[in-house]
Amino acid sequence: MKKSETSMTKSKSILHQQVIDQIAGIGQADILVGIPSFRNETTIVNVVKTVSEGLTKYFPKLKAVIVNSDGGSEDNTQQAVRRTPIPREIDKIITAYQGQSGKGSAFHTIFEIADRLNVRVCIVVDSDLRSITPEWVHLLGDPIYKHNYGFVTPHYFRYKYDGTITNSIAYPLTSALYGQVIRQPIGGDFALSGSLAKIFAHQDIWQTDIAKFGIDIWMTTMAICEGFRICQSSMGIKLHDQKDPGSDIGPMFNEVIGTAFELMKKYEINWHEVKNSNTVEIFGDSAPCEPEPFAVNLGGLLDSFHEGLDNNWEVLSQILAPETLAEIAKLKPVNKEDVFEFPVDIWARAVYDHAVAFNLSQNLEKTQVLGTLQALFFGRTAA
Ligand SMILES: Nc1nc2c(ncn2[C@@H]2O[C@H](COP(=O)(O)OP(=O)(O)OP(=O)(O)O)[C@@H](O)[C@H]2O)c(=O)[nH]1
Ligand SMILES: [Mg+2]
Repeated sequence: MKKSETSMTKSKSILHQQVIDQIAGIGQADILVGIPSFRNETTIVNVVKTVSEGLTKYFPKLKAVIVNSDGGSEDNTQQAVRRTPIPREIDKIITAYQGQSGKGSAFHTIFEIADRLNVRVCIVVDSDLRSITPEWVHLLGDPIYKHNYGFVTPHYFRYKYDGTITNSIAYPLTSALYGQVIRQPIGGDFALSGSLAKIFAHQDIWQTDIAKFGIDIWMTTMAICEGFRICQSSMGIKLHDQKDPGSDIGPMFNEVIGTAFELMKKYEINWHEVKNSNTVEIFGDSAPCEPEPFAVNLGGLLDSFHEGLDNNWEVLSQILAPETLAEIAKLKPVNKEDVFEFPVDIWARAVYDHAVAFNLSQNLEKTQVLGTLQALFFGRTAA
């Protein structure tokens, strides 16, 4: 590499000088656990402690680093991580990432640190987790470290109203398109080989929704379509700061589904000939368990569904095939007390029609297309 190129790479670093200096002090590491955060002071201490226990117990011989990549939280998230005691052998890097706000930007910083430290294993876990155990570090890290996998997705038991974007779109779409049955393609907790972390760090996509909540579906789809060996790890129950599907996931829906639809276009050649789906190997065998339910405003979901249909009927009629539109029209209730159903085959046809409109429509904005799909999603989730 020419000198000018080297300095160009350096000046383009997204890391703060303090972090670059800290990395220089560490030199090289074998395993890194990255924790993205934004206002997570109540949960992140337990996540950091548990991760350090897992690293000590399962990877005692490896040089380990924990990275907290924070979105400039105004609460005490960073201070809480700083105060959390961890074994002296493990290095702790705490930084506010640079770039647009979002979980993906937090990952960008984590991947760049993983790249510079030349790690073999890069794990990422969410900072709002309440059910993380030291075993999670083993379950995520071991397939990469010992069994040569390139990417590990989580497999856990969640309450039926937790992970609604996963259940209604990300999971079925990924399985159907790319033929790989991965139950939690956007679960949040993953492991990557050092080489995949390097590849991710150097992609020029950080100005898009991938820098936000598009990051998970992007990583999983990239890992599939770029031919990395993937497995799922069975990790028991996932409990975290859950969101109400009716009120808290609007922007997230657009970021995840917009990214998935963009990737459908990019990787058309990968899904065109796929006829069957096969379950991706599952590592570990946590016993099935039933997570605690939480309150969901089903009435609110149905109201958003009907309101969304009424406000967007004209747009919807441009997106859906006439037969599908007619089926959706029948879903409008005659009486409020009627049992509400939204058959899965109509939902599936609607999703594909939206994917086509998103990528090919000449006169509709992408946000309009995502908006009508979101209205239908509220109905499908309530059904
Ligand atoms: N640094 C940073 N981290 C973020 C940002 N948004 C979310 N995160 C982190 O990303 C992780 C996942 O975010 P959550 O809000 O828990 O989303 P989720 O659990 O995937 O989504 P739900 O299943 O709908 O609850 C958490 O660790 C958050 O702290 C952000 O803007 N900046
Ligand atoms: Mg969460």
